[in-house]
Amino acid sequence: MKLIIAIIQDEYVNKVIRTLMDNKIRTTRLSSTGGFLKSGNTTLLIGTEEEEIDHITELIGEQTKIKKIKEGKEEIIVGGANLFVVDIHDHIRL
Ligand code: 2BA
Repeated sequence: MKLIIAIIQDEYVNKVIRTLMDNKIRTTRLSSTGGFLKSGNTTLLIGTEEEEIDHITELIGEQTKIKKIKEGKEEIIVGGANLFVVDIHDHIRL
């Protein structure tokens, strides 16, 4: 089993969650803040099977976009979604 930790820019999060729900993919939504920009983003925890990872990545990718933004004099590229996939030993539901 895998856990996807998906950091989603707030402007996309409602569409992402709706799409995941429509595809019967369970998520937990946590409010989070980017350490660099110090602006709000949302972290989704998605417990899933390995075979579903590509499908979920695709669904999230369809609803998010990479953007260039001005930060002072610099231009930075902010991902609409940053995904980390980690191994999960077990999911126990009591
Ligand atoms: P933030 O930390 O607010 O970062 C927003 C954007 O600022 C980043 O976009 C990146 O383009 C830039 N940035 C971040 N740290 C930087 C640094 N030390 N020097 C120069 N530019 C920097 P993304 O990389 O797409 O990240 C979007 C959000 O995803 C991040 O918000 C953070 O909340 C999360 N994130 C990204 N990579 C992460 C990682 N390795 N570990 C934990 N969270 C991460």
